[in-house]
Amino acid sequence: MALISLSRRLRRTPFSEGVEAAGVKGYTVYNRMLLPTVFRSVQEDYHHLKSAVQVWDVACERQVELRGPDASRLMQMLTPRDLRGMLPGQCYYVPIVDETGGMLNDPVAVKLAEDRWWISIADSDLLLWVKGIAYGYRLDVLVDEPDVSPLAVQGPKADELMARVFGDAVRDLRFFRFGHFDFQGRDLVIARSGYSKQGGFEIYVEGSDIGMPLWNALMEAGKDLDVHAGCPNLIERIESGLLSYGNDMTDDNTPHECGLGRFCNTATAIGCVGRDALLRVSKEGPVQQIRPVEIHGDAVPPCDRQWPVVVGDKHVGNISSAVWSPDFNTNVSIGMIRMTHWDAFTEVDVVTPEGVRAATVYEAFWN
Ligand code: THG
Repeated sequence: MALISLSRRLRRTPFSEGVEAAGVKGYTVYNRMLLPTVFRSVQEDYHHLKSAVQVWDVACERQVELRGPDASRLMQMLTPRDLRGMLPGQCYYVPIVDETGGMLNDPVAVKLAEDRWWISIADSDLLLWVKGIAYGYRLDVLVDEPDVSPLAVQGPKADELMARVFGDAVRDLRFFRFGHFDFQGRDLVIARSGYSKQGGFEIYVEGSDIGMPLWNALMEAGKDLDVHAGCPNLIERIESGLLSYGNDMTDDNTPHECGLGRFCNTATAIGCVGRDALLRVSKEGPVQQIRPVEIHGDAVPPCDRQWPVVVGDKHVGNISSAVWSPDFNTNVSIGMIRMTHWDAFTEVDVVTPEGVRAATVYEAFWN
C-alpha cells in the first residue's frame, strides 16, 4: 500500500516521539490523530501483550469535556445508561445514541465531579453533536476538547510497572475506578481500564508537555519487566470481544444490536434524546446482533470491508473484523448476524475476498 501523507490535519500526539523511537511499523487514523497499529508484528505484539507489559499511545481517545451546572444533565441526554447512581471516581462504558437510537459513539465516561465530566471517545466527531445539544437546549455548560491524552499501560505486569512510577496505592484501584496520582508535581487521573482484557491502567495525561517525560519514566522503570511500546492489538481485541466503532457498528445500529443492551437502562434514563426511539425498538428486540464467529481454514486476509455471511443464497449477516488467532489456532471474527442464524454453533459461510469459508457462529467471545 502507498504511504499516507502527513499534514496538520492528521494530528501527532504528545507521545509520537517515543512511538517513533520505539520503531512503530504501522498507523491508522482515529479522531484525525495517529494511532499506532503495529510495532514488531501484530502476532509478536499480541504474545508480548499477554505475557509482559506495554505502554500504548492512545491519545486519539480524545476527551469531550463537560463543565458547568448542567454537565450531568447533558451527559444523561447523550446515553441510555442510567447515570443517577454514578459517583465521582467512577468510569462507565456508555453507548451514545442519536434521536433514532443509532449509535454515535461508545466511549468511556469519566465522572470527575458533579459538574465536570470527560467523555473518552471512540472514532467519531462526538464533540460536534454534544456542542449542538448543549447550544440547542441552552444548557449552562462548557463543551470542549481539553489537552488530555490517554496513555495506557496494559498487560499482566502493568500493576508492577505502575506501582514503580506512581506508588503502591495505584494497585488498590478497582476496575473502572480512577484516582489522582502525582507525577513530577502534576496531578494525573489514573483509571484501571483499557482496550484489552489483559488488565491495566489508563493515565489521562493532562498537558502535552509531560507526555514524553512520563513515557520515558515508564520505559525506564520497566526495563527488567520487558516493557515495550504497544498499541491496541487486533487479535487480542477480537478474542476479547472489544468492539470498534466504525468497524463493528455504526449509526445504523442500536446498542442492542451491538450487544450493549447490558449498558442501557432505557426505561429510567430520563432525558436521553434517543429514549423514545429505543423504547420502541427494544420492545420488539433486535433482529440482528453482534456475534463471535470462527472462520475455519488458514489465516484470512485483512478485513478492510464487510464480508457477507451467507447460508445457501440467503444473506444472513456481515463480518466486520477478522484475524488469525495463534492461541486459538483458528480465525476469530466479529459479525452482525441476523436472528435466524445467531444461535450458538450455527454453521454459515463467509465470503472473503479470497473465497468462501465455512464458519461457526458463537454466543460468547473467546475470553
Ligand atoms: N479507554 C478509553 N477511551 C476509549 C477506549 C478505551 N475510547 C475509545 C474506545 N476505547 C471506546 N470503546 C470501548 C470499548 C470497550 C471498552 C471501553 C471502551 C471496555 N469494555 C469492557 C468490556 O466490554 O468488557 C468493560 C466494560 C464494563 O464492564 O464497563 O473496556 O478503552 N479511556
